[in-house]
Amino acid sequence: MKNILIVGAGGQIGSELVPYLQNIYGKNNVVATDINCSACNKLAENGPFEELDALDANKYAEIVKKYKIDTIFNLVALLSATGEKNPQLAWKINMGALLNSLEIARENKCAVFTPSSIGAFGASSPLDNTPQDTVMRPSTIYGVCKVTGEMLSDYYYTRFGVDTRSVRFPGIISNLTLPGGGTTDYAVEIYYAAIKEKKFTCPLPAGTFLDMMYMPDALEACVQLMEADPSKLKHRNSFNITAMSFDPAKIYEAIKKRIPDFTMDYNVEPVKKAIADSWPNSMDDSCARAEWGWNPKWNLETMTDDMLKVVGDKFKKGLF
Ligand code: AKB
Repeated sequence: MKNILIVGAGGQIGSELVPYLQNIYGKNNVVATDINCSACNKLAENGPFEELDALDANKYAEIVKKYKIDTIFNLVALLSATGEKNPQLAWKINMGALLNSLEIARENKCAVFTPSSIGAFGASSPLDNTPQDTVMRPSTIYGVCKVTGEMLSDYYYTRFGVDTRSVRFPGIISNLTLPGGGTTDYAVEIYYAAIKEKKFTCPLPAGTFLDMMYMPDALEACVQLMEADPSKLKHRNSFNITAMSFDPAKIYEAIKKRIPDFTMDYNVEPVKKAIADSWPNSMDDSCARAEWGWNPKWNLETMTDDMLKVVGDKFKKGLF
């Protein structure tokens, strides 16, 4: 990777991936783009930035040419819970951004990273130790887009030789930009609530296990996979990766150990519960480990120490 474009840079992953890549590849070699987002000003202060609606193929192609881009990170997506509120829009945005990314990559000989998700699986997949290659019949529009996206990306690789690569991200926990509209968002919100109010109302019931990952591991995965020796990759779109699996009761316990007066109750949101019930409890990520050295460093305990410290400092500074 030399000249990198991040599309959808203002979101939860992009806002941290941009500075992470700038540190490795140089500030001027990472171009951030987003559509009119609250994070745009900050992104524009720190390096090249272009306002871009990923559905505008002409402007997208112009930016790729202008900066001689060789690698695209396509991070544009409506997440699972938001997608269910407007499935037609979710399809239009998620698939439109992907198709433009793939076509522009084909024309300009770029590599493409597009995250897939645990949401690509469905209730008929084996939900414990979910294999890399198995039945994938998701019940959400988000999952339908992810499975279609994985297949389309593999098609662009085999049919046109576009260097497409992807991981199936679990819920990502981070402390810079809040996620929005996901089923796993509670695992971020709980830390903010623990610091600010010392109480949290959980939208998923106890016993709902889901794969999760701390942002530093997610960022490392993006670079490791995109820099991996292509001759070692038996899979491309997309690799199971996970760092931990917990349910609301376990993350609550981890926080309560550190904040003894923290309390949690439940107000289960049926749409989120149905989505979470159809997703893996824990995935088998042995193919990622074998093919490109995936090896996460953070677990629930170390992540909780770090989240409470960073979110606590933000609170003291009056940032939320
Ligand atoms: C969501 O909950 O929709 C996302 C995901 C797991 O892909 N965080």
